[in-house]
Amino acid sequence: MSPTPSPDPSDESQYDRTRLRQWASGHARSAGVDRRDLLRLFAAGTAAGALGLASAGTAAASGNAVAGAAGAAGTATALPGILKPLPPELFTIRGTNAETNFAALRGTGQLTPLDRFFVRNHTSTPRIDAGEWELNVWGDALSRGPVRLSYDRLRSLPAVERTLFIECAGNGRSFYTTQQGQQVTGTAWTLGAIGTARWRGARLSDVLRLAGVTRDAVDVLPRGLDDEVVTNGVNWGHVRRPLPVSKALDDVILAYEMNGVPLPPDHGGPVRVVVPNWIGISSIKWVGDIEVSGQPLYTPWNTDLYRLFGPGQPAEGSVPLTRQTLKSAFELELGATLPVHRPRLLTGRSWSGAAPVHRVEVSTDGGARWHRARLHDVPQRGGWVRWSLPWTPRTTGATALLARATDTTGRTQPETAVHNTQGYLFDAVVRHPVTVV
Ligand SMILES: Nc1nc2c(c(=O)[nH]1)N[C@H]1C(S)=C(S)[C@@H](COP(=O)(O)O)O[C@H]1N2
Ligand SMILES: [Mo]
Repeated sequence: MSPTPSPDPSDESQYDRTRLRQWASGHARSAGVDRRDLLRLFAAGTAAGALGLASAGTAAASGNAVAGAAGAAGTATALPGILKPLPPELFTIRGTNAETNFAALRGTGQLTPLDRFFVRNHTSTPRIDAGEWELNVWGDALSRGPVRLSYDRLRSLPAVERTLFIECAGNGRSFYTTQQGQQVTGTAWTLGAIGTARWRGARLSDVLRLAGVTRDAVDVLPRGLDDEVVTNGVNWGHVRRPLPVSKALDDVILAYEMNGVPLPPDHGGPVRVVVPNWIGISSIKWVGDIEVSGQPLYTPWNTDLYRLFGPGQPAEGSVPLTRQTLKSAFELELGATLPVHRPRLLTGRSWSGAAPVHRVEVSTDGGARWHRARLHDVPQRGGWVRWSLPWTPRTTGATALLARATDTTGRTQPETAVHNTQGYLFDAVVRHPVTVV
């Protein structure tokens, strides 16, 4: 495969005007799209709008059973293709995705309960029977491949268990706009596109060794069994994103359990990839095959998507994104109303893809003064820490609560996140609006 610049295959992020222009004028190759159609679309208005990439309507077309029930509150038309219930107190529906309401984590433990773990689906959740599932490991950098593993075979390999968050690269994206006044494309998450779970599974490295991974291996490409991603007649194929072989052999898990139960369908059951500390797209759900290649591999998910584009970045974008950044969130609704003079325990969570978070400071006056929050978890890489700070509001009116994390590399959340057109890796301190009455 060669690099194939392509329009965004999902609503995770949209195609931008400049690159559509390049594409339409033949600078980049398209995968079966008539150039005239593109020029027509381009002429019709903004690229994203013309391509219909921003809409919430794509899920309905994918034809899987929908059990979204009451969850559609606040969204326009389609229910997402998610199987678990999505009650509005736990989730905010965004297109084919469900964002965890951070307020619903208050009082829960270190692990995100499965009934409130966010779901990010490019299409919709497939139902896959573990008894019929197989993993096909193939490619030109294997000496004993291809290898087919059944679910039972995978479960018979030595098991590992780790507590790890999975966080979408676009988590916090909406704050580029609401807080920094910048335009970005993609799902307008607040901070709830993250969850932490106890994952149990086999080591990807064991499976790769079983298949005789050679010294020539460069990239490892897991591919999902969910529907191919189609937007306006363009088929981007199955969700897939290459991992460098170094990461694949390091700490990646082929997970079949989440919080002590078989992996639920919405989170990739029967088996998903879990890539510690890396952006969520790396952790391919419903994995069906893994290509091990002696050549670098390219898909839309490591070329046009999940790189930084914008001022200060190369035209082809930054290198593909890997590690997650640093964030904090209050377990409180945005815009919550709090009674004056009533003591209250502010609670929240902080996390970093680089290192354990060991300090969290909170400001209740819009950032003038900072107080050290109490940590309720032992800081651990790959997980998050819960924290709290008692606060008694003394004056009425609108104010902002701020939380700022520092990890053990010494990195502290900045005041401003560096803009990129697709709104990835927001790391700035969020000004959480509240009204004291
Ligand atoms: N096969 C497949 N894997 C996938 C996706 C997908 O749509 N299909 N979405 C990715 C993205 S963008 C994220 S953020 C995580 C979300 O995992 P979750 O839905 O279990 O929270 O899964 C990733 N793996
Ligand atoms: Mo994501």
